[in-house]
Amino acid sequence: MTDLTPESTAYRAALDVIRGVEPRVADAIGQELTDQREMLKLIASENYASPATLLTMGNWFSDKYAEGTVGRRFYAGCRNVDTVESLAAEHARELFGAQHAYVQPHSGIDANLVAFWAVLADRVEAPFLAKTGVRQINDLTDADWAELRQAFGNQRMLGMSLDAGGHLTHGFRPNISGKMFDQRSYGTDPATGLIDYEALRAQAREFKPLIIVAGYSAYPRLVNFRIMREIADEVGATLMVDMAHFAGLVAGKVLTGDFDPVPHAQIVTTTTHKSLRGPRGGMVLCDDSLKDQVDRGCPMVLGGPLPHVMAAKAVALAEARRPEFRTYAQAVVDNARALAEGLTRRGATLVTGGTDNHLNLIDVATSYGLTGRQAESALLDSGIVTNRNAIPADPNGAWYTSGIRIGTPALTTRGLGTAEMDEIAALMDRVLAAAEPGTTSKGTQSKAQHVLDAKISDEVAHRAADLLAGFPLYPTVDLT
Ligand code: DSN
Repeated sequence: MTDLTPESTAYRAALDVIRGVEPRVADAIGQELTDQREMLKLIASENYASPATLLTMGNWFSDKYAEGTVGRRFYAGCRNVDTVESLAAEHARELFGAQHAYVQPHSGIDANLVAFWAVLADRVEAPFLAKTGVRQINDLTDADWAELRQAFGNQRMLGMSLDAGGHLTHGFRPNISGKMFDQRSYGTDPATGLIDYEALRAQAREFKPLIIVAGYSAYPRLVNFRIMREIADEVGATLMVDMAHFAGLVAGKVLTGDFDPVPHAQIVTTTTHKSLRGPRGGMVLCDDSLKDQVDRGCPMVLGGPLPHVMAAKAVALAEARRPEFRTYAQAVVDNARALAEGLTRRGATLVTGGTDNHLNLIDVATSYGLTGRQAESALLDSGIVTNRNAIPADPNGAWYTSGIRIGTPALTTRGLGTAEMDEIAALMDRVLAAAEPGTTSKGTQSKAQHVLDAKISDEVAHRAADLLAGFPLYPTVDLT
């Protein structure tokens, strides 16, 4: 009998326990590992957390309520939660050079809500309380409270538009951010696809927002946060940066100087599970001026903190402080560039012509005559997991789209390098060039259906599986 690794022993035991209660869940967990091992994962917002991070989430910390902050809880018995929350915050402050870190948000959307309300509390509520001469909102008269609520609803926010690569929480109307704020969007220069800082400055001067939000989920270039702060200061706005997508590149010191948001923005939000490679969750970093407001995130907009996830954030952030994480972050960018070069050389059109970060946006309508939805399905048939994404001024809208977004954080964790990226570019090009739009039941051209010769999808899926076989996922985990 071969010796089992500690990870294999731990996961086999855990699955046996789960199987004793609901075998279908145990089976789904096992199948998910198989699927993730076999698929070529190019979703820009996904990664593979370490076994240590994953194991930290499966324990009795999950059972504890801990509303409040370290040392100031609404529940007794939180000393161990205090330990892990303090550790996660300390690692975050050290890693990013932040004055303050709040590690309770459950997701990126939650982190952004905490940030929005911290700024509203600081810049709208606090001056209103000072003006009315009361210490807290519960002491306001009904008339003053009504006036303050009106004031909250009249604030302006300027964020990047969804089709330019911004995120739905940056003021998109179907999201709460678009309903809370009088919102306008900045886009990108139609000729270059890049942020035009002078156009943004003019828009900010005219609109005078309370908050300018920088950051993106589908912009393949760098953002100059020094200039963004300069613009914010000029119009009296608070600069908030959502670095969810590129936090790993900041942690790994690939994005430094003008491109590191932490020294420039008053408040920075992130998820912890994308390029940062931690557990699913969110986090807020800020300077000391917003610390007290940020720490009120729970119970203002968050439910009770998830201590098991905060513990896993501490583990993942400790990993990100190791020197090898810098090597990883640089490799993520090198791989994204290699993928861009491989695709461009084969004739694909990339939004902005390439990448400076972890992602690329392929204009599949121009390059291959497909919608994003058709391209996404054709690639999935061939063992390549991506997601469709709008491109600037997208003629196919946000559902069908004309783009495919691809990112390298996950495959880089698996160990693939620039040579493999060229091979992946060849596989993608083979599928996208062979796929064609399907027809609807009425005989018109469909935006959803595609046609792809099964011989081609099978051949590509086999080549993808062969490629991945050389880079085993979770090699220390054997469930057989
Ligand atoms: N869902 C994330 C992404 O894919 O970019 C952002 O919320």
